[in-house]
Amino acid sequence: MKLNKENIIKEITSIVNKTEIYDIHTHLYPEGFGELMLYGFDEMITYHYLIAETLRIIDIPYSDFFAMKKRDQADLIYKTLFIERSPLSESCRGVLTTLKMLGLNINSQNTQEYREFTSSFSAKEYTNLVLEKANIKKLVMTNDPFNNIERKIWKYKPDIDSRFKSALRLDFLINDFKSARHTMLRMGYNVTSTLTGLTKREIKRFLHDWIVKTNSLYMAISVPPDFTLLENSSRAIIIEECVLEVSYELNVPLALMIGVKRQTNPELDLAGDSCGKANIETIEYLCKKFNKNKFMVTMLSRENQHELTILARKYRNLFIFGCWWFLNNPSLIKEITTFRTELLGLSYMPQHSDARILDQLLYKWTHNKDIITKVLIKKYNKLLDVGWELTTEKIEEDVNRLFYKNFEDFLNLKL
Ligand code: RAT
Ligand code: ZN
Repeated sequence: MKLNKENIIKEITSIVNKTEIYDIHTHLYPEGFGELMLYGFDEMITYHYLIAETLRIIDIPYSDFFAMKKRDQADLIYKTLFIERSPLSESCRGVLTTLKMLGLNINSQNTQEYREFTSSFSAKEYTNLVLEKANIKKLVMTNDPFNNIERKIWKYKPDIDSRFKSALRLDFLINDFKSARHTMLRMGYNVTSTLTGLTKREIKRFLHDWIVKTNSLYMAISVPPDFTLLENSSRAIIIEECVLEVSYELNVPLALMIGVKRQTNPELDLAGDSCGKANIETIEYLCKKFNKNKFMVTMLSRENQHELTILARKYRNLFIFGCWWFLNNPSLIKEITTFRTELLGLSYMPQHSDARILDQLLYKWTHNKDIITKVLIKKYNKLLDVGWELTTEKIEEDVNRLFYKNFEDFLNLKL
């Protein structure tokens, strides 16, 4: 169908809604991963984003809050953020969108009913319900070989829902080698405290084994704002001489998630991390020096976004993705997606969900798609203004690139 000023809004909205999603960074697990698979009302309400918002308001010591049972925490958060005041924040609105999409009455404020709804499904049925409603075809987990619970699960070769793909998360190895070494020793890798030739070979053997075991699509690390490789640290050596070698050999990109200040307030646990502006030169250095390697990059601070987008114009081994964590808010997604489109056209991935709780896929993608649709409508309208002919088929291809195909193309890219 040909698009014109009359039908463009309706058509693009419908195309974006119909487009299947490849959610390339989540913290979700399929059934079979036991306690790691999180879903349902209590999990959703005790999301660390909401914990941070609640603990700004309530007048009890942080430690007392964390000592409470999950259900009591959930009741307190719901009372504080949804009953005593209006739920205006993005994470609060997300809960409401999710409940609504599940067909529940958000104004009943009947938390018992919300809980019972989820427990009327098996984990498998609930997964199908959410993935189908959110239109997710595939999603990528965050698989941490240094997490004791997760390691045990991989030991017994779990039967994994084929929609769930793996990514090997290496924060511990990169940011705390001294402790990671002990876990690796217990796993049978002969790593010493100094990075000798043997130790580097053993780290590479470890990476190789785990990529194969988990069938990981990429390796990932999150790093602080002061992250640099222009130093003689164990982190720089492990990245350059181990991770990047294996990444190249197995054609498994390295995802860098840059700018997180871990545990700014340790009393807040998972909710205690913050962010800061990082140095773009480190990425430039990597893309240039390791020009046969592939890098996926997302940055946490708003201040880094423009220069990161410019850098992506210079290096095709750099794939930028998502509005990460504190950027996953409508006002910022709008701004970032607009200038990314202006500078890169369709060659990036606008968003990932970062969902930790299955149900969150519903709101994160609904909210994301809403903003991205508006940005696209504006941009396609500009093409109509100069007389460019647009068809539904063409826009379907474009949108599929943004939500799905660009990622697979990058994985398959040969440099
Ligand atoms: O968004 C989050 O839930 C954060 O806590 C982090 O998990 C972050 O996305 C990360 O992957 O480190
Ligand atoms: Zn994450």
